[in-house]
Amino acid sequence: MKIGIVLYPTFGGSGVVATELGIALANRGCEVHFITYKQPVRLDLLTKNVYYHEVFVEEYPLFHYQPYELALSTKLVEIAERYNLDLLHVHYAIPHAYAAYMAQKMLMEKGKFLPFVTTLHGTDITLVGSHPSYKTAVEFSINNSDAVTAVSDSLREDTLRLFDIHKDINVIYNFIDVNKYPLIEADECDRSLLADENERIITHVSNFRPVKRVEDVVKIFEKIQKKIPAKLLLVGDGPQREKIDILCKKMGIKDKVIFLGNSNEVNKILCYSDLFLLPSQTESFGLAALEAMAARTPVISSNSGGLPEVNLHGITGFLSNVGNIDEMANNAIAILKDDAVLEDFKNRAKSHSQKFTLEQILPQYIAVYENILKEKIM
Ligand code: GMT
Repeated sequence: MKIGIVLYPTFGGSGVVATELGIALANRGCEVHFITYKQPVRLDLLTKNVYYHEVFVEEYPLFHYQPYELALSTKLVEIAERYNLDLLHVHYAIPHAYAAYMAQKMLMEKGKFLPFVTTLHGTDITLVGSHPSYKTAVEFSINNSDAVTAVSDSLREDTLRLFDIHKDINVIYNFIDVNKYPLIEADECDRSLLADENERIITHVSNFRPVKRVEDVVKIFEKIQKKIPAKLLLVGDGPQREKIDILCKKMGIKDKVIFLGNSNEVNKILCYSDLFLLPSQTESFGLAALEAMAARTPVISSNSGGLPEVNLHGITGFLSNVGNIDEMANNAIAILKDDAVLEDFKNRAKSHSQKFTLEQILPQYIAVYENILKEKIM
């Protein structure tokens, strides 16, 4: 099968899922063409069966906004023809599903039918997609996709509530590649690099956007460290990082907070962690929480969106209403204060993460592809 994958190439979860899915398909013999504006961060170009095609947007002084979707759909047509693609899989509806639809129409004029699958990831529906500036076009491109998937039941429900959808939406959960999370013995993980021997290590990974509520992360940590010696690792970068730095200074905890910036080694960082914090305003799935659990790290999160489908209350961590900092801090302390309790949460987090492995999820995507290709022939 020859598949074009359209994605955001950044550290965000949708790009990570799209990249890892593409690599897994390539490892199983598919020819995979990644099409986006920059090399995806988790993509190693020296992978067999993998191609990367950069979308270049010609700048012109008349344009206040550069017409990315136009350049993308042009590139999709070019690659589909040159490599005789069988289908496109676009991750994140805006503007990828719209560009895929346009490419499909242009190719049809040339006598080629190129079906496309749209995977909805979250903010393309909840925060951004349903905004009046985009809603009509997003709804149109979802309804005109040949197949639609969403990364959680919650996101499927949100899509049906916010848009007028007359297309089946197939829920296919996000996944982890278990090979990236081998069981690391405590003595192999040199925690002394980051914390004193008696300190717990608490981690948060995100794009530092307001939706992630990183201020809550700092406030929860401030309460925890009053009761339990601890360090906070902040991984990622984004518009709120500066503000968070200032907040840490103001709260007098700067020396206990380590900013690690964007990293390609989140799996290794998580091996040092005792607890993961994800108090997001909204989260369609929470891939970062799943990655933490795969690295034996329990999760304290909000109960918004798809998080209850990933983090099990009282089993792999705890869920609280958005903004309930006191409850999140108390639950964190309950997990961290006792070695045996912490060990139980770690084991259960790891065990639950095994329900979301690549081996279980990949066949579900392949079935979607086979289905639309079958319809194409009929
Ligand atoms: O966070 C975003 O703005 C976009 C997106 C991304 O690229 O990271 O995140 C969404 O997709 C992830 C992968 O499916 C999910 O794990 C995240 O929960 C989801 N983010 C939100 O819903 C806020």
